[in-house]
Amino acid sequence: MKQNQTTSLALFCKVVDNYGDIGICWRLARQLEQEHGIAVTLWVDDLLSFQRICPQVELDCLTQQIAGVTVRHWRDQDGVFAANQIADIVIEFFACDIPPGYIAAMAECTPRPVWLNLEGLTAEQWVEGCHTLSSPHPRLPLTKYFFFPGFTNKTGGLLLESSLQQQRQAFLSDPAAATQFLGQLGLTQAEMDSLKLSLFCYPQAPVSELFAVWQRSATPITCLVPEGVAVDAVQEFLGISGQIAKAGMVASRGALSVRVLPFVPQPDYDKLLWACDLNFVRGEDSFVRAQWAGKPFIWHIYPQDENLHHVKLKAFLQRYAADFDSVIQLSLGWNGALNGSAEETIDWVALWGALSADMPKISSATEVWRRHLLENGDLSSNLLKFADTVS
Ligand code: TRH
Repeated sequence: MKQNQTTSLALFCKVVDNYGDIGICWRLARQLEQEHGIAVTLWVDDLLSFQRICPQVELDCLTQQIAGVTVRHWRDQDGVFAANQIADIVIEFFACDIPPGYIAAMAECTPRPVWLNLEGLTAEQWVEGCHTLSSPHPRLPLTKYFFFPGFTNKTGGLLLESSLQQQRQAFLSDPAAATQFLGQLGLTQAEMDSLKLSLFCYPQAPVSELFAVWQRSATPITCLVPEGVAVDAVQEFLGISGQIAKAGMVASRGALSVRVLPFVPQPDYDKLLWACDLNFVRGEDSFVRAQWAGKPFIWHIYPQDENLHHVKLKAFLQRYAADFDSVIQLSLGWNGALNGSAEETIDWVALWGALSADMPKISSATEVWRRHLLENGDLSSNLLKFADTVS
């Protein structure tokens, strides 16, 4: 890497769908800039998805500066680059193909940039054997390295900002902070005093089934659902079939209130997770944030062909919840992975009852899990340390 000069880094992000791809890249980009003083350029092909989690994004800008990061709209694979336009560290997220002209220019650089492929998160054991493996380019004098996030110290760890734990602690030890935050989202005092659940999942989650159980709960429950999530079940519960459920809409039946929230910026999403008693999360980034929140959570994993995701789900549950059959069974049911159970025969009352009964123990275990994860360091620092060793 260049000496005596700010290290530069280019991060290429293709949004496959939803918000996780850009969610992860944006988090990583900000952290590298703010905590490590790296000059980061984030190349992203979908500014609209980006804007949903970061309202400052302007849609018609080819290049813009946000929070110290240079954001470039990555519109095509064309383009000729000179060696002096190439960053010291180049990261492709999820094996997205970076522009051939960029790769050609990388080969012209002296020294060559460090080239990393940042992979998706999985708890499967094989990751430890593949983390940091090298892959020489078939034609050019370049080597790409695989970098895997993960749950053990033989992986790259998880994204974690240095101030997050302190912010969380401050929030949790100041009840007024939660009251103010939830109040801004429109919650009434009664909703704040109830069991609060946040719900972020993919469309196929059996949400109506759980709504039916929660309505019959002995104690009040408030379910907070971001706009655009669990659309059918929320519409049905609100009694507005065919209309779009908007932030601020709320309805109560039996013990359950369902309240639609706006899709909040990333830092507020952390607060939501901290403020709730149980979080339903999905994909990768919200899943990781739930673990840093240290509150019980249920994961809706991103679906893959041939139910490959069930293997990943089980690998994670084995690490996180081996002692809690209630978490395992409800998680499997939530993800359509309960062996031998047709969806309509699942006893949601029993699954929820078991989880509720275990909740105090699950809370303590989740806190222990959070502290255990902290021991692996944070992904950004681990990534930079590795880049140093191969530069
Ligand atoms: O949105 P996701 O489903 O994203 C992804 C993508 O589908 C991707 O292709 C796939 O590879 C990956 O999942 C596994 O779920 P995820 O990862 O949790 O990302 C959501 C992001 O949105 C995360 O950064 C948190 C953020 N968010 C907010 O900022 N505000 C909100 O109100 C909510 C609900 C989420």
